[in-house]
Amino acid sequence: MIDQSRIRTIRQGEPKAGPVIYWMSRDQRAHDNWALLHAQGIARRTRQPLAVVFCLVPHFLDAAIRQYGFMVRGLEEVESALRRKNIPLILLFGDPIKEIPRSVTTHHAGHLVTDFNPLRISRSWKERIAARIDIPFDEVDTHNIVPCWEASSKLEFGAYTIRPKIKRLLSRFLTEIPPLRSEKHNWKESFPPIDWKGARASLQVDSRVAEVEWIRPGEAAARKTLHSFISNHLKQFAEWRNDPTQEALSNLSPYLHFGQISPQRVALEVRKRKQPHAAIDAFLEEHIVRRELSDNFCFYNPAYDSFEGFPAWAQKTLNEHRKDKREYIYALEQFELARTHDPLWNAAQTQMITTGKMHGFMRMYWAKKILEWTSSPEEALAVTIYLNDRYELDGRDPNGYVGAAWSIGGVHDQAWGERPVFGKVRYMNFAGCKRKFDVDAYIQRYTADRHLRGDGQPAKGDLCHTRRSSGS
Ligand code: FAD
Ligand code: FO1
Repeated sequence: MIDQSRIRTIRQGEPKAGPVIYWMSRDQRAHDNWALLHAQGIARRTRQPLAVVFCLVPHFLDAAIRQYGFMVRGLEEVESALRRKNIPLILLFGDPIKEIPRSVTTHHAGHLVTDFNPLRISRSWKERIAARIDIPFDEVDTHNIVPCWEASSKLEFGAYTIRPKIKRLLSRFLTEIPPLRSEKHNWKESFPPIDWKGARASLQVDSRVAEVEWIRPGEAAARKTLHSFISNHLKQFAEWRNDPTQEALSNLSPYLHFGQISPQRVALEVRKRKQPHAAIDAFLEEHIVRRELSDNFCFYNPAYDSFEGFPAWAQKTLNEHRKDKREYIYALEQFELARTHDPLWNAAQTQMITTGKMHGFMRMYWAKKILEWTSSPEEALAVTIYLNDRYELDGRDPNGYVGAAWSIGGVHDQAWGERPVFGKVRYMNFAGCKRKFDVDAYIQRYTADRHLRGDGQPAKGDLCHTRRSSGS
């Protein structure tokens, strides 16, 4: 049974006889998907066929072939899984504002359902689609374990304010998820299988940011990665998660970003295991509290990716230090090519460019140094978001905008001792890293000269130096 508070009405309307369409966008999976289950529930109650539609947009926030390739290969698997349940996947191309209403009209749909996403672009799509259709349109939060609007009705200050709210609601929402059932209507026969080769060929995204081979996309690979993490790495998570030379992280973020695995499924599986409590608690703090706090920030703060979105104390202190002398100033190109004076920063940048996934601890150091080495916090934020969105597999995500805003603008953090450029925003330095982990080993693993050609692209055949995911 779906908790009705997961569902919000975007557009009310008289129920109309006609197929139910689930417009899949953020949560690209057939299993453990509350939005799909909600659409299936309506289809069954009204005895109407069910279809899933995905609209492939020509551009999405600096994404390149690296991310589109990962996404499209995952969608191919979604099509097969849905086919086994007698549900067609319809692939549309172009602007969702035109294509989704057109699809509603073509199929005489009676009800439209979609998944929740707090980002501006997705909210604008939905508003404009709602104005162009005349059927009921629902949005289902199948990305957060506790639906974003239920966890809190306002912008939270930090983990300490949202944690008790989420914890109070966990027993209600962290429940087993029913399986997707087979549809009786054989509507899928009306739709030919998707020409995925053609779909990939039609992509006009930047091909200079190459696809990576160490991580396999899709629901099956995501589940394998989760189980391998639980069996082999979870026990060390509490102790080693801040050491980028260790393999203690889950590597789930690309799958979570594209919705190829349900966050609720991840939490259920992790909780089932007999691991040290400290490890499970540490993981769920990141996976539930921090991740869902990011959606809260983007949902309730329209300026989530700009200086104006920082808390007042951070804006004030950064303004007071605007004119401070910077010891180094780099242009975007120097950052992009990993050509700073700091071998540790260059190694982190190289890890991101070559593998599409920088270690979580290094992301904080990396973004804070961009603040230190640019002329203004606005420029630092823009450079950070640009690089993050262009190269990370998991970029273009609320977690990314919050990670950048935490590092540069003190979001969800507190004021620290005052110092040049940063003001009271928390500072990080090379010496601090040296105390925490084997900096030289990390630098050696990602030495820029070994990995980047002159144009900043990875050298051929030298793409990956992280652990191969079990799914590969
Ligand atoms: P694990 O440590 O195994 O964590 C499991 C899951 O918990 C992650 O997949 C993620 O969903 C969640 N999580 C972990 N750490 C955080 C965190 N600090 N905030 C919110 N959720 C978290 N995360 C992204 O998903 N996309 C991004 O684009 C992104 N950009 C970042 C940029 C900066 C500057 C910073 C400081 C952080 C960024 N993060 C981003 C957050 C975090 O670094 C990554 O989620 C994490 O490193 C992903 O690797 P993992 O799945 O192996 O992590
Ligand atoms: N969502 C879509 O509905 N259609 C797309 O073509 C699409 C492309 C895309 C490319 C890269 C990427 O990182 C995300 C993309 N998304 C797309 C959206 C994505 O699934 C998420 O909804 C958001 O990024 C939220 O985190």
